[in-house]
Amino acid sequence: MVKKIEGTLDGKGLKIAIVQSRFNDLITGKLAEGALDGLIRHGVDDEDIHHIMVPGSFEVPIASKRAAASGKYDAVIAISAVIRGATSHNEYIAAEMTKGIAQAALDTGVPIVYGTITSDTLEQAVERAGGKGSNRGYTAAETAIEIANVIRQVG
Ligand code: INI
Repeated sequence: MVKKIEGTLDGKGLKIAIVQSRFNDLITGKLAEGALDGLIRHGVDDEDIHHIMVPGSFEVPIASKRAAASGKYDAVIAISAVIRGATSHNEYIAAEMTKGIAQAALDTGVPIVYGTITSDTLEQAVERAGGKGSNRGYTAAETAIEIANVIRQVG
């Protein structure tokens, strides 16, 4: 008989860190609100959520890695927004941040969920930081709960 392992969306008992970049805080603030809403609605106790602020996307991987390595959290949600500017600066930032959080998750074995928006315009970013269904922070919270519950079972 095949043993199927799946994560539920029950957040009870999970400890979660949100790492939020202040850069583009019009967007990242909405994403963090969405993430908090998603965690609470799925049963995570607010005492079990730590909300860590960092200056920009480039600083998200180091803070996420430290949080993950601390052993205090079942998952980390990395929240940032990289919006295209006049130069290719944004591409370097987005690439390093993306590689950095993926590496941090693999190094620590703790899931770090990608609650990040990369967009060409502010309007596109606003669209993805909107209400429940279209808020990337909210969906990142659901992903964090699901993958944390999978990892708990896989060991
Ligand atoms: N940080 C962001 O979070 N988003 C951006 O779009 C961005 N751009 O394009 O400049 C950005 N820059 C700041 C960067 O993340 C660092 O905080 C800074 O370079 C200091 O290390």
